[in-house]
Amino acid sequence: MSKVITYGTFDLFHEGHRRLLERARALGDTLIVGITSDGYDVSRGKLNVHQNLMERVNSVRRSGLADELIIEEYDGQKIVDIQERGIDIFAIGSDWLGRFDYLADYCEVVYLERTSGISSTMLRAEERGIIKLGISGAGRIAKRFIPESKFVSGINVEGIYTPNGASANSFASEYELDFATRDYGELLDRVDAVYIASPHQFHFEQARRALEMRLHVLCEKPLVLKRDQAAELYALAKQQECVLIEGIKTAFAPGFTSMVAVARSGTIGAIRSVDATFTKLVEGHPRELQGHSSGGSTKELASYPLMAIAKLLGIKPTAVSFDIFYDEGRSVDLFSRISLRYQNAIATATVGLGVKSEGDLVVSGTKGYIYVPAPWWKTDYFEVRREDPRLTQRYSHRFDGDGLRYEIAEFASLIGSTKKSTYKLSTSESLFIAGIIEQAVSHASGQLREASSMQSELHSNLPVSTEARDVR
Ligand code: C2G
Repeated sequence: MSKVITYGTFDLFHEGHRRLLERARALGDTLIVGITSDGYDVSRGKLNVHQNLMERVNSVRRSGLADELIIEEYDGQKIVDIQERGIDIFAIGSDWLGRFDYLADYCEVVYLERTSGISSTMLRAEERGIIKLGISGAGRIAKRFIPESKFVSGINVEGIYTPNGASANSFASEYELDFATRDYGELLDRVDAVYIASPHQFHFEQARRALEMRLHVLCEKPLVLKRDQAAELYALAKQQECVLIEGIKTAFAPGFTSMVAVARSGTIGAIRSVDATFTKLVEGHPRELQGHSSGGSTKELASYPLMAIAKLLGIKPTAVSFDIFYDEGRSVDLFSRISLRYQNAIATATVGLGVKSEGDLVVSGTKGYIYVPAPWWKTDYFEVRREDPRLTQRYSHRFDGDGLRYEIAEFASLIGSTKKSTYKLSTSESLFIAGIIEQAVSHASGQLREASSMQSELHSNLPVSTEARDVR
């Protein structure tokens, strides 16, 4: 009685899968098929699987070729399965040739000729076509986007727009894009979706124009600086049946989503406080420190901690207050602490430019706390700690590259789905973040005006704070 095992994702089950299973089954008497869990696929970098685990399990089951189905959840599981189940033969397609030779210590390894001319990737592309994407902006973040997008199937960066023709051209040739343009309208005409990575003050107008043309929009954070503008964009996206995602990358990272799920599952009891810090040292006189509409620590960084607070405590604080420390000369906020009070909890979002602090996240609860070490916004590890240190639980996750691939994958999968919004960062959470940033910015500019009239009396940096006030 010989036992054969094989593994796969089996997304959009096709003829290649069927033939592989038939031949694997013919190698022995029983066939066990391991199907990758959604989380395992994300963790091994397979980001754009179309069907969820249940759908994939059902198609393999319907094929009638598997005697038993198991779920594959982690690297190394194959060795455990083979030993535990007394497997005689491990079979896999020839695209994996050589990669599973290490299993020969445990059983026979057979590579079966792959069926040519058919693949899940092809079917995914056929089903929804390759998404043609254009980028607005040629800065640091736009540059990071292109290599990250290559990890996501079904999406291709076609062209770039910046008002400066020379930098658009050099960007396009460096990244081998089809075109560069100084005309935003031309970019919109030639693509299905845009990634907006221009300075903050252009986001609203550029997103609005794209949505009006029924293009999908992935916009860098902060989406916009006013809550009403954010609401207008989301309403327009809904009306046009388009995807609109605010690119707060942390929200889409597997480690962060898992941390939120653990925190909200009651493991640490009721959540009583969230403290999240994000600071950055900057050199010279970069855009972040310029006092016009794009600069300042709040606009630049507060989206991250506010997102974490929204995910962990919700979007209905009873009061919000601001402590802002700014550089008078540059008229920009350099260090800000936003304090939020909820019915049964409190939270702080601390951000700084030109100030460095520990960039960690602490979620305190009535039975323990979660500690996410710096840089928490690239969550790849966290701990659940309790009174008794022996009870600490450790969680590790992948956070590959710059982490933009996770938000790009979410964007691509929403475009191909009938559902146009995501629980990972909901419209109401994004509106909440825009609303708080708007209040912080107006608070900071009010204080700056006040401070400049007091300039003759005070020569140094001026910390300011206000009493907590009620919010809507
Ligand atoms: N396959 C095939 N012919 C095709 C496409 C796929 O024979 N045209 C085979 C693959 O070689 C593999 C199986 O079908 O043996 C499942 O393929 P995928 O769903 O793409 O699974 P994969 O991501 O390759 O995962 O632990 C998981 C395994 O490593 C395989």
